[in-house]
Amino acid sequence: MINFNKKDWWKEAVIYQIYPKSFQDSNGDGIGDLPGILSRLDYLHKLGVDALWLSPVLASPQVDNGYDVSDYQDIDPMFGTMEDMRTLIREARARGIGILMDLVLNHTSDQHRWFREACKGRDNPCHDYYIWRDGVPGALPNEMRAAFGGPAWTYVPALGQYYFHQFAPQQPDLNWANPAVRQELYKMIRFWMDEGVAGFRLDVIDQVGKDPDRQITANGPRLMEFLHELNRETWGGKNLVTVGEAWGADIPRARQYSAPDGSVFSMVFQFEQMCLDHEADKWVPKAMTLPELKASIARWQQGLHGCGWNSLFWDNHDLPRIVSRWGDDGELRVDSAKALAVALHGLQGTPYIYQGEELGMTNAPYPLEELRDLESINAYHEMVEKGMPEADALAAIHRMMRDNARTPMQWTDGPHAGFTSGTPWMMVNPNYTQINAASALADPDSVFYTYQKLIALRKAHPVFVEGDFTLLCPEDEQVFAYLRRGAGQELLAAVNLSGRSAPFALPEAFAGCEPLLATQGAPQAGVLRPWEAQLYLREL
Ligand code: TEU
Ligand code: CA
Repeated sequence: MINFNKKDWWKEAVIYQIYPKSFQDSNGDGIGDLPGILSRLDYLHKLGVDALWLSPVLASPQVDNGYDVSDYQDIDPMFGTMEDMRTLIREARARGIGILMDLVLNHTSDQHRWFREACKGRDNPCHDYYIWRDGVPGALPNEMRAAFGGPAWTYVPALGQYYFHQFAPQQPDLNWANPAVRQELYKMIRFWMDEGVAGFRLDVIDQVGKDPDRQITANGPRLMEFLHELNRETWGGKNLVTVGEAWGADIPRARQYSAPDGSVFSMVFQFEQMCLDHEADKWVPKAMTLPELKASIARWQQGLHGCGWNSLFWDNHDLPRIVSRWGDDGELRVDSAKALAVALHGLQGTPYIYQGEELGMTNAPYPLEELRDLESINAYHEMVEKGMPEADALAAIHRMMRDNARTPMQWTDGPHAGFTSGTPWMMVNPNYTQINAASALADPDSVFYTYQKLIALRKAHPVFVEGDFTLLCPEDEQVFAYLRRGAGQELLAAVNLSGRSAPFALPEAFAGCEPLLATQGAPQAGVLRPWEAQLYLREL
């Protein structure tokens, strides 16, 4: 069990992400909630994870599923009460599980008290909490676009001003240049620290130093100054885990963000790998080869070794399901889900598992009326307006849409997959009759038990945490193989990331070694079967 008082405990931890709206409903309103999560703690404990990152559960009009916060110090009634949150923190901790809150500090909801005050007049004390530019209707301050479509500026007639928003118009950006804003946020973070959370995930945190006049969003001029202050005023020196979401991070920046002196965050989510198979416009596909993916992973493994810390993930609530994306969600679904799991969990860093990944849950190519995310719905309409045939637009959306990850958790083969006794807020993937937690738990060969084993191995062998990284056969188009060396051990991962058999010879040092883990039974000499994965360990 993790000792949360130990410095850098998160280097040994595996973190599980929960999208609360879709995890488990407890009261039949069709929406997942905190008591629902509470009722599944034993399942998570069985999997073996050390911490849960909850996507936002704070008061919110839910325009962007909680990433539009209207009160940072209250739980949204749809999810439960402050008391439910305290119970969850306590009960999770009793099982050795910490809770990470998701902090959305770049913007608030337009229904937050600060923004409603800000709109009352230019001399309101909250006015300068947001970013305003004078203007007249129809003449935008500049041509910046918002992430979910449309301009990044919205006009407020009563003020004769535009406010800036990188996301939906209902998500106005906070003005971090105003010290009063920063102090309000720090105070709120200390409130949650006092409630006993184990850490925080920080939404789009590399965008808080923005400079809209120069059209800079990520990595703005004052970003590092703000992040150092944020750290000093809150978790600095306190053994919490912090992970910043940083789409704009390259390796040098990630070294700063995850500096071993703890002056910023424990680690960041960077997205270099997860952007390799599409153009800058994520709806436009781009061919990705395995050598490219491996080279990118290797650069980050080596680039942060000893001077930073990686987060490891294939999935989250913004990405399509990995088994559909880079695996096989048809006949070889189970094997490919295991292969992807092994490939990731052998690396150095803190692994994240997104709810349902441990079951090999798949994408959800639903008809338009069953989609829920404003990003995909807006993008669909933009494509159709530009003249794309409806069927093509829908197909483009399906590939990368965030809704793929947001379908209700599949617990059983019963009504609504055991997610709710009512009508789910979003359609359950019809494949729940085959893919669900109950059947995974009953099958010793399920994806679930591969994840369970990987988590246990990370805790049993220090090389998982400490070892360095050497990529083997970089040009191989099918096999991802690497060595990790450290703590007096050497680990070999050999994974066939393709649906065809692949020749693979064990390095000499491992000849005759029994595998530590093998996803398809006894290894065959000289070959990896389709989507087969093996780990080997030797003492040095
Ligand atoms: O995501 C940041 C972000 O940049 C993504 O929305 C990204 O633009 C999109 O997924 C890829 O096209 C964070 C949250 O994870 C996301 O859920 C929120 O919608 C967003 O911030 C705004 O808070
Ligand atoms: Ca509910």
